[in-house]
Amino acid sequence: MARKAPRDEVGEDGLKVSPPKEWAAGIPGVTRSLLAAQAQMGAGRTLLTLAGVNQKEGFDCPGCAWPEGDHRSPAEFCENGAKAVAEEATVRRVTADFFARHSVDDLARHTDHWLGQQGRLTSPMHRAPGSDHYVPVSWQDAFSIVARELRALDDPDEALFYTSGRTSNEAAFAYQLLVRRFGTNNLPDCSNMCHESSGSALNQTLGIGKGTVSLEDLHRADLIFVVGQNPGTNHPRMLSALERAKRGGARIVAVNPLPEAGLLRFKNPQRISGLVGKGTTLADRFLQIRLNGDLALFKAMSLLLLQAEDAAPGTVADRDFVETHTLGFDAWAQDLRSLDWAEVEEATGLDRPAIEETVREVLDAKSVIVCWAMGLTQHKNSVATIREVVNFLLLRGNVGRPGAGVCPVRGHSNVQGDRTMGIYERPPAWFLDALRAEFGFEPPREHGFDTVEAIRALRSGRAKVFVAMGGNFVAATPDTAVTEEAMRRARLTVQVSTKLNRSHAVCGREALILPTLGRTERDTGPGGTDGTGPDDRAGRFVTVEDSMGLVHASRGKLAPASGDLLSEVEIVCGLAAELFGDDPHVPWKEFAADYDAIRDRISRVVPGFDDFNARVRAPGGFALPNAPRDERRFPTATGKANFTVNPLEVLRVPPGRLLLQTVRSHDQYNTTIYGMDDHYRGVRGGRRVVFVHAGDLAERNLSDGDLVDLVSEWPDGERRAEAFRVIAYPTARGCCAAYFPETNVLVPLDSVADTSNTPTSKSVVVRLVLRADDPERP
Ligand SMILES: Nc1nc2c(c(=O)[nH]1)N[C@H]1C(S)=C(S)[C@@H](COP(=O)(O)OP(=O)(O)OC[C@H]3O[C@@H](n4cnc5c(=O)[nH]c(N)nc54)[C@H](O)[C@@H]3O)O[C@H]1N2
Ligand SMILES: Nc1nc2c(c(=O)[nH]1)N[C@H]1C(S)=C(S)[C@@H](COP(=O)(O)OP(=O)(O)OC[C@H]3O[C@@H](n4cnc5c(=O)[nH]c(N)nc54)[C@H](O)[C@@H]3O)O[C@H]1N2
Ligand SMILES: [Mo]
Repeated sequence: MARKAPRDEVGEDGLKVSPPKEWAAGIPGVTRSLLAAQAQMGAGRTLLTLAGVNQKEGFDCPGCAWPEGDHRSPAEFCENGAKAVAEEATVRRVTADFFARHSVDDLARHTDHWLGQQGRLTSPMHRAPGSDHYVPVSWQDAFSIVARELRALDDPDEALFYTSGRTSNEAAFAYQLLVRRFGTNNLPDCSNMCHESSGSALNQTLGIGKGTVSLEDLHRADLIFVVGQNPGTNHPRMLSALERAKRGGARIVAVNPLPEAGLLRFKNPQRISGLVGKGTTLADRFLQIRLNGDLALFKAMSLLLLQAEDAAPGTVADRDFVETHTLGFDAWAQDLRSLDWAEVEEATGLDRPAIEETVREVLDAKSVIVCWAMGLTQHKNSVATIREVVNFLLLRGNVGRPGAGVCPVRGHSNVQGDRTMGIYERPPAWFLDALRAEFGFEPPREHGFDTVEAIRALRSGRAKVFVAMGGNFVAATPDTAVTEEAMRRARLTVQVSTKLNRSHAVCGREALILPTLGRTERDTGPGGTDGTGPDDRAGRFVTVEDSMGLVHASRGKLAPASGDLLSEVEIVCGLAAELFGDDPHVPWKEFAADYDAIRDRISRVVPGFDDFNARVRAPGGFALPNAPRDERRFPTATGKANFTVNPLEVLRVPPGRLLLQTVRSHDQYNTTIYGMDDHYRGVRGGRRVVFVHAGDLAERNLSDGDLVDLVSEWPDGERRAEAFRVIAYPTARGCCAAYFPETNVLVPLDSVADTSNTPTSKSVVVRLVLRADDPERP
């Protein structure tokens, strides 16, 4: 299953490598962001656009889900937020002409980078069955085609409805309503590849699938763990919060196989003092852990805490909290006492004194927060690992009080809100009951397919129609060769998108591209107004929920990329009106014309949204209720917070092999590639690189600069990603790293996390095979 490098990559590889940086952001970050923005938008549009990011009257930054906080600076964006905005607000356009010049196969031969660089999609396009080109189609005809194919299915479960995490609350609610009204729960989403493991673990143990801290908590914590996360690149605004916590006396422990720049030192570009000098040292302690070692680390830290409690009873554990609010402590403690230190050291690559010193910091801290992202969620044992994080916090009562708690840091800007709105293949019964009570139809009860199951269903022919509300399914999912073949079997694929991407090129026999408004654009609705008075001229707003459960409005300011775009809500409702005709249950046309009408329904279906329309109009929006945080109440199946026992199974890599993690570079947003640089890691001009420890290279007779193939091994066969340059890099021993999506071809479809079914994108067993045909080798 080899994958040749697409043709744009040939010649783009003017690779230059320098030592990794030790600090993040500061002036170079801001300058780079303005340059990036200007290249896409020109100077005037750049200023207008960036001035609107994350302001109370502006639009929510599409970059990430980090909250904005009360005291917004005039420039409440970061380098990478600016790039995300520029990508959307670009003045480049993909027109019907473009599709006449490029066949579908031709598009498939280009890279994600090239496709994204072509600009914004401008009008609906249709690929007739088996045709080699997309041609223009009217919106009405496009809706008829989708409705026809959906009606032709033998069973609603033969259709799949994917969602990426940028979709607004209103669009997400309308979309899941359409899907359930049609009769299926097949609602896979990007969460399945992202924080699903967090949701699974937290729901079971704390009774809520989200974090339990606010920005305020972070500012006042004594000790913050940042585990499996690269905030300097992926959540730059989080660095300001960490800096503020440090000024309040907090200590920070970074746990990561890579010495990520943003974790070490930070120059705050929004403060004068940050522009000069060395900036703030963020991490007081850096635990350079092996990939997949975190379960062992958290067990070991908890064991040391238990032993300290044995030595001085009543001083370490929060016995009151444990007795009143939790279950399962004894079984957990008993299991922990049999922990084998040799296994801990093997799994973590850390020595016992390093773990003991860290635990001394924990003992000194009244309030502890653990933050994490993909470094914890994309492993086979991810759910167990996160449950172990919860155990560690519960022991000392570090949940549900100020400055303490769990903080899964979300990715896409509204991925959390989409789930709150019902984008979920396994909806709870109460949600379906509420839909039935509100709309008077019987929603399907059987669980639907998640992302991995959706790919299997396409592969087997069980699913025939695939609809995507945003995202880039074929590039973001694992096992690229398998997924692409599966997608090409679909009868019809439909992509609601802002930008061209691989999922438009690798599509079903018949395919539609439906272009939509982005966050930055004015949504004026039918007739150019929304008819509700003061909001008229400004255009309509939608709402989003950030990583900490704050719901607020987002209103675009720029003129739309084309006169032929519809909003996501209008697309959903237009399709529904065609599919259901005069629907006695849902007033689709009213929904499309008036988002307040959707919000009224949300307020009656989704808990915490009472009086939604009024409260969301207050500056800054409102916070959703969070039982563990607000009341120390844990709405789990047992009614208590649950300690859980999670066996330690050391992931042993066969001799000669390495464990590969697939990560983001500084110049990408998931499958959208902004450029060829990874600034903080010292890489310029190329993406086909693999970071390996010098000691591991020496053991394999390889050297820095060698050209290798990456070969992953799985019981069903080998997978190969060709032609990667080796970079000797200070990562943990036995581990290596390379960029996604180029390496998704290596992640086996069936290699998934227990319970959450998330692909194991951070632990892939690979071997490096030296290539004989290296042009740069004598
Ligand atoms: N600019 C930009 N911003 C983004 C995105 C983007 O692509 N670009 N993507 C958005 C999305 S959807 C998401 S989900 C987030 C992702 O945000 P991150 O999770 O920060 O993204 P990754 O690049 O996957 O980085 C994973 C980090 O975990 C570490 N890691 C990997 N495996 C392990 C492990 O086993 N243990 C430990 N302790 N650490 C490990 C890696 O070294 C790396 O630092 O960012 C969001 N924000
Ligand atoms: N190997 C590996 N694979 C991974 C990961 C990894 O770390 N390693 N990370 C996983 C994670 S965390 C995630 S979240 C997924 C991401 O998976 P996706 O969310 O499916 O992928 P994106 O690249 O974010 O999607 C980009 C596309 O979204 C469209 N888009 C952008 N804005 C809008 C909008 O406002 N509306 C609409 N309708 N469309 C819009 C554009 O057309 C753009 O091309 O990838 C996962 N895949
Ligand atoms: Mo994500």
